[in-house]
Amino acid sequence: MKTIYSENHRLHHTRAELVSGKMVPAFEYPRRAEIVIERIRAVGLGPILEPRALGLEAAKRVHAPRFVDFLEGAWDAWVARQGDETDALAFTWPTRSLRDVEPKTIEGQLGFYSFDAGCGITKGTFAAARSAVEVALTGVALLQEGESSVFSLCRPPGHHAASDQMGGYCYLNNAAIAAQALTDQGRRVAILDVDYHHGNGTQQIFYDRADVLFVSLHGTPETEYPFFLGYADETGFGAGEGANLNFPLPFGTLWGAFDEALQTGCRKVKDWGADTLVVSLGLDTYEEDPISKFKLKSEDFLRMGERIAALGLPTLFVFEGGYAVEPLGINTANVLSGFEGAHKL
Ligand code: SP5
Ligand code: ZN
Repeated sequence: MKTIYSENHRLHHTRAELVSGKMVPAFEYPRRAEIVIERIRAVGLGPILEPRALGLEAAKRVHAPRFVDFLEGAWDAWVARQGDETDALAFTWPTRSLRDVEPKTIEGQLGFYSFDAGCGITKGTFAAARSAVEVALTGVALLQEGESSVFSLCRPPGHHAASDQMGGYCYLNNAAIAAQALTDQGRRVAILDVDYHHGNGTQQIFYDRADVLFVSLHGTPETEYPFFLGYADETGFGAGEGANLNFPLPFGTLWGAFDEALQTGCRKVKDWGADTLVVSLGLDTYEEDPISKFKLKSEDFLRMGERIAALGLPTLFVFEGGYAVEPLGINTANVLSGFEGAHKL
């Protein structure tokens, strides 16, 4: 399997995020992607390629153009206003009972275009996010050129980013942008999101559409981030009714229960008639993840890859979360190796 990777992700390194009432060092940082690419190399998964310069036109098919433009200009506007280089971070959000009108200055816009405090903006954030989109879109191009599977090692991750809101370490929704690009080429795409957290951004983007199926397994929003989306009764809206399927699972979930939901999700992908699969590949379901509460073991990720392979579909893996950094390379490569061992097109 080919891997797409760019060192540009290093341009994005936020200092801190808000946890338990304190600003703590960010859980999402450059070493995550580096340890994964090192393991991909060590196991000889396949060639590692640079992304192509594909630009952001495709991103504006799922994101509001003014949101993408805001991301592009946010750092300069922040520095001009602040006069120093602390991370740009919102402190007010247009939540229930407040107005939903775009403010004219950067400190209000940061809140208008985000839903949490897990998405600071640094000098290199936009360049890294744009590069991650190109990593995903290069994967799309390779599928179009006949590859049966590709791993897009995107960083920053994307699945929490909605059409006009960043959040949860995500700025541009790499998997959704890839799924849209594949759809634009006439494919019938299903997105399978196995990250520990609900892919609220991806769900929102496709919620009223019949042409892309979204299936997500995640910690139940009753007790887990992002709290305000990801329930089982969210099945799609209007034309999209029936094209959204959530599996909220309790704290402590082991491979057995996860696998049962995964198999049900895969059956849905098959019954729906997908001809192409995009996997939002988060590894934060791992038992030692510092911010998550499932109990998957490293060898379970091999089984996960095999299950996904059993669908027999052209598959684009898009990297998302996973914060137990030392074993992150092993766990990621296990999914991809398990897939390769069982994948027959
Ligand atoms: C892409 C992705 O996986 N984003 C996850 C964003 C999660 N943000 C919320 C983190 C909550 C951390 N709670 C920590 C408890 C530590 N003891
Ligand atoms: Zn996650």
